[in-house]
Amino acid sequence: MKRIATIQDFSCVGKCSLTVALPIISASGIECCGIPTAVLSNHTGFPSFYSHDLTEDIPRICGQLSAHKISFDAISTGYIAGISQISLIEKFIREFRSESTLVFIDPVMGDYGRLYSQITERYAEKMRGLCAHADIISPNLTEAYMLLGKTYRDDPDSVELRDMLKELSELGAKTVVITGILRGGDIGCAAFDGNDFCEVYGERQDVFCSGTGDIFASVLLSAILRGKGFEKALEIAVGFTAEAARFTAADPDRPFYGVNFEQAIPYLIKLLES
Ligand code: PXL
Repeated sequence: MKRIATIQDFSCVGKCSLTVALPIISASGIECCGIPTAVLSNHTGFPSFYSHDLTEDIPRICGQLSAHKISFDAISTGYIAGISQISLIEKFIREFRSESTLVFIDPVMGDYGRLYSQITERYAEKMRGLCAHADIISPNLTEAYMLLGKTYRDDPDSVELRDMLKELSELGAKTVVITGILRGGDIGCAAFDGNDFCEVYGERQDVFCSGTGDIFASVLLSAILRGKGFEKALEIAVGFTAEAARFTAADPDRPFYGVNFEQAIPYLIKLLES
């Protein structure tokens, strides 16, 4: 069985980061080793939150995994609780990366043209450095503009998207996926794998969907590790995220803080078998 180490926060409530990665990667038939960067009561989109930083624990966890000779088919990162953790994560990647390890960085910094609480320009600069270690990066549109040091726009056309993808790949990752692109009534992603560009869209729902980037990234990485070709893996990630949004829109009791991805998990298993 393949094994992924995923380094991100554990938000007790919020349907993001590890509480999304663990069920999705496990349902994909892949072992998920969650390495928490912080424990939060709830994600930072709530009016208040408690956060316990685990920076000092990362080297200790790393030391034990190394002593037990644990290896990983992929290493992924999501929300990182502070700048000082980025250097520790770079060290983790150096230590655990083998020839065949896929390094997937989701440079979580903001959404809808706004940065998350505590994210600064200095943080973005460190994140550019982390992206240089990646095989794949998956910024949303807000993060893509932030990484490029450009002003956010919500409607880049395909020509601008291609320029952005190429410029982002110059940070060091061969493969770049920009998520959260709106096209009429659809939402999807644009990608460049070093040779080819493609765009994949699914139906957009008229609901606020926090955490969809985390869901998309976990499904994309899982589909790639399950041996799907890159474009097929993108279709699975877009298809699953759209299905999760459909369940959310249909639920009159949906929570404000996340999407009903749990109800779409049987569909993920079907998509991965197709
Ligand atoms: O979904 C991204 C994310 C992850 N982790 C935490 C967050 C957010 C977005 O707000 O606050 C703690």
